[in-house]
Amino acid sequence: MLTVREVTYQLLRDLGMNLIFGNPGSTELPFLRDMPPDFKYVLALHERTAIGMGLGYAMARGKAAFVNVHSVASVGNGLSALIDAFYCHAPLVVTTGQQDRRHVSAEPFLVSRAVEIVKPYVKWACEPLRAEDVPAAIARGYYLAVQPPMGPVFISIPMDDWTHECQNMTVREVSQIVQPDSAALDEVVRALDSSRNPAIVVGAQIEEDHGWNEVVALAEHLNTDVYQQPIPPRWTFPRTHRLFRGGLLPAQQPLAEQLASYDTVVVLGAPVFLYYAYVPGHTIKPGTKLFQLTNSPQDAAAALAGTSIVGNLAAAARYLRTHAEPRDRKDSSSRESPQPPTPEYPITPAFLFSVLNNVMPRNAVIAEECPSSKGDLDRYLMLDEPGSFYSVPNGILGFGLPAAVGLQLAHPERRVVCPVGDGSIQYSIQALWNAVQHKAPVIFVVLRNGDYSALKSFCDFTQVGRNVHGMDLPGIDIVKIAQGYGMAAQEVDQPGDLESVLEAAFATQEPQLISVNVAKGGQKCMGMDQSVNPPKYG
Ligand SMILES: Cc1ncc(C[n+]2csc(CCOP(=O)(O)OP(=O)(O)O)c2C)c(N)n1
Repeated sequence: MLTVREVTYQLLRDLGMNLIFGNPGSTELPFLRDMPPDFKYVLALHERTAIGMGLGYAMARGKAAFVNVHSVASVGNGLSALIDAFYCHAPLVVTTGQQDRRHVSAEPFLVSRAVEIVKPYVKWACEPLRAEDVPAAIARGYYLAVQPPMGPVFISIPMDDWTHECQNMTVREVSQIVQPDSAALDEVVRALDSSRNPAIVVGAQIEEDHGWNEVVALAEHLNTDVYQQPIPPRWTFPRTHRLFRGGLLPAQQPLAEQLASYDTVVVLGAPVFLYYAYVPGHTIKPGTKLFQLTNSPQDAAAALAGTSIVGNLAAAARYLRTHAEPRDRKDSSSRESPQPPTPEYPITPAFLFSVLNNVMPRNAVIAEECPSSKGDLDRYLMLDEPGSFYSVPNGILGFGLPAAVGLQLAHPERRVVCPVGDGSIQYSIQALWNAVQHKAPVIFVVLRNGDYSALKSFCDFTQVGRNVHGMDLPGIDIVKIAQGYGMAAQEVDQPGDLESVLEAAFATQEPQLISVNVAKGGQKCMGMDQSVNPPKYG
């Protein structure tokens, strides 16, 4: 007879989850002992970075990643990464230890109620009723995690379970493609065929469903303008494509105005819509036909307007292309390239990103977390390949660093760049150590403005005023912190030094941290200024 532990390792092997992201504690040791040699353990120094690296790894590969973290500490420290995974639709199988079943009801030291805590942010959370159910619970969690919309699952495992006897189990096939309803798609086809001026909005789910090429082909077939969803967690359309018109603003009234000239709008793989500031208005101009194609029943249910169709994005785009009439277009010029920014002192984020764009390889991958400079990054980085961009999905800082390391581990052939604010980097700083230990050659570009510029922008934008405590970050030497984790690091202060320092970083295969002293931000909020009529909290 096999043990729960032996059956579990065989199951993980069969499911392709041989890499374990984790941080161990006493309740996980019975599982981790004598790990088979074909498994690799990626030790993180904090649960936020363990789950966060798993998240980056899972998103890059489009396959489930396995994480093992410690008891209830895992949800205390790691919950924000679990929430990221939930909103990123990242398939993660997260396991934690529980105290020994034989005295768990007596509330021993390290007893865990993690299952109850994580429930709103995972697709499924369980603690198996019997030890011998552990492998089946992991398998069930896996099959659910990879079902669209993908996401995290959570299994709490009592520490005495691993030595119990257990039946072997075989891996099953569970299909993952849900075809959208063709009768509902025919309605979109009719709307497109009778439209004078349609537009497409592209969202992150296109990549989850491997729909990039299908969506480009659809846009070219229809010759429509294409917009990226507001605050995109991924870019899902080539940035230099002649049909690409840029991003949508994250508030009701300005977003509806951006789309006001279109009579039909088809949203592919995004919520309708993701807003930030409350600027009331129509979801879409009255009279415009709005369709949402999504792999998420949640997003379909939560949409504020329009017709929603649930199913696979690649299949939906293919159906629309093969059924809708092709369209001609006279003015098919690309949007104007932004003016190259001048080298000012202090360095502006716009200049930084325009230099980075000139220097980085065309297949670079960006893991972004630079709140007040998102707009400049979006304007100046021109990447045209799938899987090029990942960002904070729900505003919780700490996403960028571990995601960058996970992405780099999954993509050794591409170079990951992590532009990160000097505030944001502190939320999961331990991931620098992982980049060094695992020789993951991420280039961390810190935008050092010495404050929480994004919050100051929000103060200006909403008339809160600047009389708010806790907005400045004096006295942090990020170069020394990175060096303390064993990473090559340097500061750039002069605009003239930027290009050569970045070039040298790309010329090595080592992780690097480049701390760039940049101008402080303010006033604008996520690309919106006073003209959008922001809420007034002052
Ligand atoms: C975990 C978490 N804590 C606090 C915040 C609030 N917050 C949003 S932006 C921001 C400032 C981040 O500073 P920095 O990375 O330096 O970027 P900058 O605003 O200067 O561009 C803060 C603290 C948050 N979003 N998430």
